[in-house]
Amino acid sequence: MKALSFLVLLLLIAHPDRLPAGTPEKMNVLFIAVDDLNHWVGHLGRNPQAKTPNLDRLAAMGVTFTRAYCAAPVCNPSRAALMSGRRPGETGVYDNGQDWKPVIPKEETLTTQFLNAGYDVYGVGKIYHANAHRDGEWTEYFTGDKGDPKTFSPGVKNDGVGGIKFAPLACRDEDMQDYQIASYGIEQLGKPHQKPFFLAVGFHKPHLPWNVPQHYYDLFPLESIQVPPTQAGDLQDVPPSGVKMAKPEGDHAAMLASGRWKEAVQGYLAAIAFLDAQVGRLLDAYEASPHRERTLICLWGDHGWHLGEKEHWRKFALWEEATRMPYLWVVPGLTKPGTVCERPVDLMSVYPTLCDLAGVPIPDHVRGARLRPLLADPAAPWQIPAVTTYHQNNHSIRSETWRYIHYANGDEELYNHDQDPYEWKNLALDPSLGLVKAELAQAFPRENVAELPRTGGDSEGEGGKPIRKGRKQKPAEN
Ligand SMILES: [Ca+2]
Repeated sequence: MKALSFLVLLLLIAHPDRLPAGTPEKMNVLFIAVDDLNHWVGHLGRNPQAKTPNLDRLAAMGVTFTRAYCAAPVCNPSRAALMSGRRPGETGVYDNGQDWKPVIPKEETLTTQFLNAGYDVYGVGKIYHANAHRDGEWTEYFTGDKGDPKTFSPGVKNDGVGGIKFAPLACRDEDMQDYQIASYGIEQLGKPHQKPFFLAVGFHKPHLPWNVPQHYYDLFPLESIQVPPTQAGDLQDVPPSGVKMAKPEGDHAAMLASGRWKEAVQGYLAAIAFLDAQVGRLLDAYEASPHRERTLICLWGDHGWHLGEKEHWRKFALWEEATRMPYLWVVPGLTKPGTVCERPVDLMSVYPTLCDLAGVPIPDHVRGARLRPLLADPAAPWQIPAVTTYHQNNHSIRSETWRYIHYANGDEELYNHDQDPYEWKNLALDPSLGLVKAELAQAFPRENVAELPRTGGDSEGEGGKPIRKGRKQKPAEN
């Protein structure tokens, strides 16, 4: 018996991933973050112009959530919430420029849980806003070797409209930072691993600037471009707090004055197509990987994006365009190919679901929904709506039918998505819908702490600390 134990021990030392029969093997995780990707992907059908064959391929491999929403419609708070398991109202991280590090201890983050559970945790690209990862929470972190090229294609006159930057580049895919980021992931998927791994790959596109190689622009001839559906006077029934978020006198007025709305739509579609190609390279590596059978995939966008809907551009609002994004899962042994789940979910589900599926303990502070029942059966009963917060005490609740927005000053919006998918008719003042609102209001977060001070970064997402180029982090202590 002793000899047998010794043999097992020797085997484990030589091949630590070969466990004795009966020992459950830990699932590896391929965690893919995409920056500023809204619901303009082929399989979600929101914009038929989108060309995303690889995101659609990934959706066909497992489960796509068609009603998936961010915890906050801004890079920094969305990512801080997802990675910590704490909503903006618990931490005070409501916007860019608010430093999450002092209020989210290292012990609480998602990657720390996986490190503590014996995983190697690799990161590349943008996981936290402004690449603000911390030593000790990753086995290795690679931010990419260099930024994107800046040389525009011949004939490009300028780089966009105000802060909305778009122009084709005279360069190869290989010259782009996201290409290198995918390459790091491809390398990790192909090599042997002594321990179970958590591989976080964070893509920058389709974040601004929408500068991607010319051939992606060529996929979307300008004469074929349609701007998104809008309704004249859409903001007339939106209360002041909502109009303030829309800022119609800002980007939208500038875009109308420039006459370049279609070009901007073309630029975003091109940036999405470029991103999709990088996801495709990673998926090819996944399919060829020796680890595939025990590697799950979770892909999420950090929030949505408006391109003129509600006279608004960018994120920074609580409507459908700003809050909805692709959310895809492939879990060997659990999900079935081609599954569509229409239950409302939000990105607070990422942390507890990953821990649950990998057999990693879920810390007490993490209260998001575990998606295992929906991953197994997309029609499973589900009573939990999706919740999005933008700045203190402004919340949006999304059920299968309704969006209910309640602003800090009491302003309200209510939309019926069965009849009004673009949220053109605000029903909040309809007395017959009081009970609907009351029921939805039960999901508003109870904790709404004060905003942290703004200590750095800009409002758009390129701010904060400079990227630490080509830096590989020292191995974590464990
Ligand atoms: Ca973002």
